[in-house]
Amino acid sequence: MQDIPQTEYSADNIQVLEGLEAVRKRPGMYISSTSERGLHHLVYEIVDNAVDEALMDACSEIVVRIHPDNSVSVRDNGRGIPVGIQTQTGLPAVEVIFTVLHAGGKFGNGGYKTSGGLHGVGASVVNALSEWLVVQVHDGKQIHEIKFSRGPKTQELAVIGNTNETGTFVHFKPDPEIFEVLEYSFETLKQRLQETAFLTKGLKIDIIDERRDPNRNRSYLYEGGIKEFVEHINKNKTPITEEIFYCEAKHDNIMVEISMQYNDGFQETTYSFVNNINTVDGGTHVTGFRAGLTKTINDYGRKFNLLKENEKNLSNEDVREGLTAVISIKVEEPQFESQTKAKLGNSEARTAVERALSEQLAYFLEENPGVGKIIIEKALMASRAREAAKKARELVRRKSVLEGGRLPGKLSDCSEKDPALCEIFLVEGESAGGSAKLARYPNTQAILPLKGKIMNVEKARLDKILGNEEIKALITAFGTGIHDDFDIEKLRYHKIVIMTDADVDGSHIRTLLLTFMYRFMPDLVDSGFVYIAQPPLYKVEKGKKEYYAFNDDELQLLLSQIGRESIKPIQRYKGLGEMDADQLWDTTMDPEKRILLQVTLDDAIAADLIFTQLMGDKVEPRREFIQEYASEVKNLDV
Ligand code: 1YM
Repeated sequence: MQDIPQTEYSADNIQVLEGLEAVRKRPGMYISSTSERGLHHLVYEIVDNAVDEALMDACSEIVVRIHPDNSVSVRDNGRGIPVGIQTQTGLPAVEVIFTVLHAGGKFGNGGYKTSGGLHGVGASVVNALSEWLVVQVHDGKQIHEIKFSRGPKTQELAVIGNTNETGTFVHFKPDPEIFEVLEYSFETLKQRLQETAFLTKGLKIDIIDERRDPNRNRSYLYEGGIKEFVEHINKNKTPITEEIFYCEAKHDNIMVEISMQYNDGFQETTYSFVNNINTVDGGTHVTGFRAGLTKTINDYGRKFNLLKENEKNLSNEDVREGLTAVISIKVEEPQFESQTKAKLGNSEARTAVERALSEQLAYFLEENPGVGKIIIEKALMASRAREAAKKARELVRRKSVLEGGRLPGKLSDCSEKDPALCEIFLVEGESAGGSAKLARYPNTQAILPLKGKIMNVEKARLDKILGNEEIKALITAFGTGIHDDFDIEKLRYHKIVIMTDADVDGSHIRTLLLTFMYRFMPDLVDSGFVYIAQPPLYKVEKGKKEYYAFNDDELQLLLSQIGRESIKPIQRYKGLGEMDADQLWDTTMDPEKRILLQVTLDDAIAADLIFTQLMGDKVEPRREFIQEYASEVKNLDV
């Protein structure tokens, strides 16, 4: 073989390096951001390649390791990335995979990439954004190793030892020149890896965090796949049937897997995946699922006379109440309707899912008549409640028409009409509401005082919820409508600020408000319109000057800075009501000085679990949550 001096790049190579340079110039285009999210994407990209290998039935185990220096390694026991020379480029295939942008494809040999991270851009992007990256391939005889730094290779592919195993090992350190955050979150990674394990039945995924002594680790292996996923989602809920439905089918070259179970709640929780990508906005596969579900349940009800002749057919909504479902399909050429891969467009997916479900659910219901009966009864109840809710909603709607869309009496609105400039403070209690009204800047700041605890929407049906005064006030003040009528364009304020006391009651009210918004107006949270105010916990007075501290650490820091001599007794605020209007403005409401926390929900599945854990019926999971996190939680923010 000819020796190629490392410094001389061929024309092809220069193009390759320019490609990776483009990734370094605009990393956000490839991995969404250079913050925590992007940092974690790097791991998903590498893991996805290993998952692909598992989907070919060539790999059964993946080990992800967070090393003490926040570098990450991923190992699989697949066939190993090919190390032979690729004729097209004259370079080892493994080198091409890590240096050519979008070289994830299998060189046109008919295979296809099945899994895929949010962007599915592959190993070369990870390499471009890593300070260093090492690949080791075990081919059953030898261990081959190649090294890179920020794109270019720093060590040619070389044999470094012997082995009788096969597999791929990739170890990389995210580049501090690129990322603002370098510390990996064990929680985030383990969540995602667990989800991947649910979606790939029989695949064992281990995660080990070596930054802790002793190491933290988790191991996920689900022989039941998404059936166990449904069980997991329902673990804090109360299922109404013991059996969990599961089916697997292939139509039109689309692999379909569906699992579902009903619980005694009123929410629907359906998660859908295409090639392991969470399609948060659904798409054709979800449409097919819903059509198949409604039709099959109605047919079954008619056939066994559980739906009487004088009764109307159950609607889509009726059969979705209290449903937990996971739909996972594998398509060769997925077409997504948006850049973020949130919505599937392939029309053949609709028919494939509808057929799979109709055939197998009908069969399941006939096999399990007890389950069928329970489901129909539940849907009938939903149907009746929906009628009642419709009437309640019409009443609310009619009332607002009659009253000319009158705003709630206790809302002190702002005078500005451009929502982008307007803020609404949801304030706990009448007395704090009073101070806030005096303190506010009335042009752009509106105040809505809330009386005590608002209703826990996790435990009630829509008709009840719509009858609640505090909830009605929120809905009319926001201007958006609710649930199916929700229209974010009509939102009257682009900052919704939850302002509660820094105590247990305050955090309870905050959680109730967040639950309400998350369940009925999730777009508010998604669009980043929801914030949490941070009132101070301490006031320190020295001479004529007042200082505020937001937590104990800050108090200590402050005291060390200003000295402890001749200060008045430190005041610890028990509630917002103890602050006068000036203090409230200075510390919590003044846009120039205040601290607002924006509420984000990166992971809807985790959020859903936490909301049911904290707000649902079961006491035990709530206690477990509190015990697990009590030591870590200083500011209880969801
Ligand atoms: C820790 C990361 O990348 N595993 C991995 C990747 C590949 C293969 C096996 C593989 C695929 C194929 C044939 C094929 C990849 N190979 C390629 C390419 N783990 C990790 N394990 N032989 C091995 O799909 O035909 C890209 S990824 F293109 F070189 F074949």
